[in-house]
Amino acid sequence: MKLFIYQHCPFCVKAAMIFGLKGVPVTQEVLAEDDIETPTEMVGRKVVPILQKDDGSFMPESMEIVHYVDRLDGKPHLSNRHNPTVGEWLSATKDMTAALFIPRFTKAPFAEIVTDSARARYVKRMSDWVGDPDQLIKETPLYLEKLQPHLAQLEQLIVSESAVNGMLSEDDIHLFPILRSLTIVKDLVLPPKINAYVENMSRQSKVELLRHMAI
Ligand SMILES: N[C@@H](CCC(=O)N[C@@H](CS)C(=O)NCC(=O)O)C(=O)O
Repeated sequence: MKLFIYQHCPFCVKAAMIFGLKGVPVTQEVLAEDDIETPTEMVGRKVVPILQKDDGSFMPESMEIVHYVDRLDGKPHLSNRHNPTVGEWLSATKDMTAALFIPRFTKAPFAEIVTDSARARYVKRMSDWVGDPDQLIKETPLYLEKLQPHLAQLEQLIVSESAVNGMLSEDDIHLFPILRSLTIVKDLVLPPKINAYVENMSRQSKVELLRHMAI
């Protein structure tokens, strides 16, 4: 199978995670941010992730890909454990986490924005969403301060470093990509329990963190 992704994209991380967690082989291909034609030909719109299955057909939607791959061998890895507080935490912190990692994404050496035209398109798309990246980077201390109490709350939610609810579940598929995105924020020191979870999930899912390009 082949997974079409952007390296920065949290939705793509969800899809990539399930392959790593299950040890299912997959080829990853990074599409360019300004390549509209390729994804549109595959699924009718510009979006990633897209999975090309073994039969050649295409599947968009990260969680559909997760469920498809998890159930392929009839032995799903993801349990039904669910803690609604994890989703509530993600909703409550959405704006402050995006304000921290999105401006840095616009400046990072991701393969999908390596050309001037791809980066310009991405910067425009992200600026329309979160505001001026340079201004947001200047405001880093403010967002870090806002995030602190939420990180303290998240530490209490993490049951085990190998799964937020003690056993792997969809909550991990939603939580890890956002924490992985935050590893691009140089000045963010994750509390020990969250850090251990992030490191462990990266190892388990074989999804690289972003510390090597932290800004
Ligand atoms: N519901 C989709 C959302 C995927 C999504 O929003 N992907 C973004 C990248 S992070 C995208 O493809 N954006 C393309 C664009 O707007 O140009 C999923 O879960 O897979």
